Amino acid sequence: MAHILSTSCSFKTSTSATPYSKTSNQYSLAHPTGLTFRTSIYSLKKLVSHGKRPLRHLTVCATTLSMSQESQTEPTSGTQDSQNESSKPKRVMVIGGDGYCGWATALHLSNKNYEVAIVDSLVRRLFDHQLGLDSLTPISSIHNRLRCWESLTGKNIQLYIGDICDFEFLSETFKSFEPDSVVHFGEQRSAPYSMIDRSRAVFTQKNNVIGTLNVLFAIKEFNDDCHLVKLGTMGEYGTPNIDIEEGYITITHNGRTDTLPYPKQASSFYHLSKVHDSNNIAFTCKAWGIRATDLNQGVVYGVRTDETEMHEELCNRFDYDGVFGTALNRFCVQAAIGHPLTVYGKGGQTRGYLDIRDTVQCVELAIANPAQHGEFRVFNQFTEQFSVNELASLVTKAGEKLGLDVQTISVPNPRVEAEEHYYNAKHTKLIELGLKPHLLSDSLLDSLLNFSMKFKDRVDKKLIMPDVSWRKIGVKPRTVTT
Ligand code: NAD
Ligand code: USQ
Repeated sequence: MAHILSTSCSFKTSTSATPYSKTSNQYSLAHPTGLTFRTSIYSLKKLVSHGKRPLRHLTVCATTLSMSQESQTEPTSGTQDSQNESSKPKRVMVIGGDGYCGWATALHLSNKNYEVAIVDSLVRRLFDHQLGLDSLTPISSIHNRLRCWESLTGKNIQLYIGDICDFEFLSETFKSFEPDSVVHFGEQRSAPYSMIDRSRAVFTQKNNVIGTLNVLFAIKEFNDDCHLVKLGTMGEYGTPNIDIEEGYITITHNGRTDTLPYPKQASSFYHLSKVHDSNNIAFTCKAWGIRATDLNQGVVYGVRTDETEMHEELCNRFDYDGVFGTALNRFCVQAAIGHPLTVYGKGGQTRGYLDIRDTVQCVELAIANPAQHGEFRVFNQFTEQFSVNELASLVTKAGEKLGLDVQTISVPNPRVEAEEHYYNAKHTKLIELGLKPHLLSDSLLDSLLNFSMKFKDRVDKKLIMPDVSWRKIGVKPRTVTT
């Protein structure tokens, strides 16, 4: 695992940084880029105590905004109208806020006047470097992203760079930011990545399970009123031959009836890490009265949200490679560059899908309508279900309208999964809370294809075919490039 962890969390500041007093437990560092970094005493102690060794982490807050500027913003969702706690904006910690879903969500919540902090180890950018992958879209550094957001909107998003598997770091962020809600996107989220080799399988489960356990302990320790909104996955359920319920199923067995967690049949070490997370969260809701919402999300597609549209520096990542790229996004890029659409196996694999604009909406709804103490609430977060063949056919038709010649190939399935199966998953709870879905339409496919064509010169065709086999995984460390 050394090849993953040795560099994963190091972050260096300029030695010319000059500390000055900010609050009782924080110092600010004037950075040569013009950003003001605020770092905790704990991090500074680490900086000293580590000597020449690379730092494991550093808590960094991006430029802060004066209170007068903050108070000029119109209160909307992030602020309650009531008299009591009223005008205080709700504080949301977005773990994994530099990633695909997390970045869009952090901006959306900030735009809605929540007080937002991003916590991220930037390990995802490191995976790309290590595997030789890149987003279709050029993405700015997290510091430039946040600086751009503040200059456009006057809204400040705080930044804590570090690994949530390090409990000391996480404790510092909790004590410093004092979140009312934590939205936890901060996991290794690729099934193929988790199936590359033993070390990536171990890394995925360690990173995801321990990170989530730490978040649970931090909530218990520092604010047991804090609502955890955790990103789970529809893949926890697998593909059973009965309808999939939202989290729980009522069963009558030998004359007795009970409502039990819905059976889980995950099909990668990644998906299994989510099952372990769900069990740990459910247990702590019971044992400690934690309030949690598990968002069992389907496959996300799309790239634009209202906020990321505002400036090219805010552009979100868009993965198309065989490790991190997901089905529909990959098919759009493949169509744009004249690569045949890569349907794995028979193509009957059916999953729930949603537009990234609905991801941000769902998270906002979950935060605004928190779970009760002790409640482990499960929502299935997707809007429509499609088979891989259906997606390929939709992309082919949309591509032809744009004059593209779209072909499809059947690729021997690198995964172990059912290729023809029953699939009917419930997804009503978020609709009941007010979700207005953006369903997959011709115009969205047009826009995704046009978007892919705009950046097609950035595509590395060698990264498209899948190169990770569920059956061939072994102990030997692998580099994935064809
Ligand atoms: P992503 O890889 O783009 O982003 C994840 C972010 O978390 C990255 O910025 C990464 O650096 C950070 N991170 C990972 N481990 C961390 C750690 N230990 N400490 C701090 N930061 C850490 O992934 P994404 O597509 O945005 O997915 C976000 C979440 O949503 C994941 O939990 C994933 O399982 C879930 N999800 C994603 C999809 C999808 O289609 N993208 C679908 C269903 C569920
Ligand atoms: N598939 C193809 N061709 C491709 C890519 C994928 O046929 O080029 C198939 C896969 O075999 C699978 C289906 O499409 O049957 C979905 O695969 P995917 O890569 O789009 O999605 P998956 O690996 O399931 O993972 C993604 C996210 C993950 C999230 C999950 C939600 O990476 O974080 O948890 O979607 S769900 O699928 O509901 O489990």
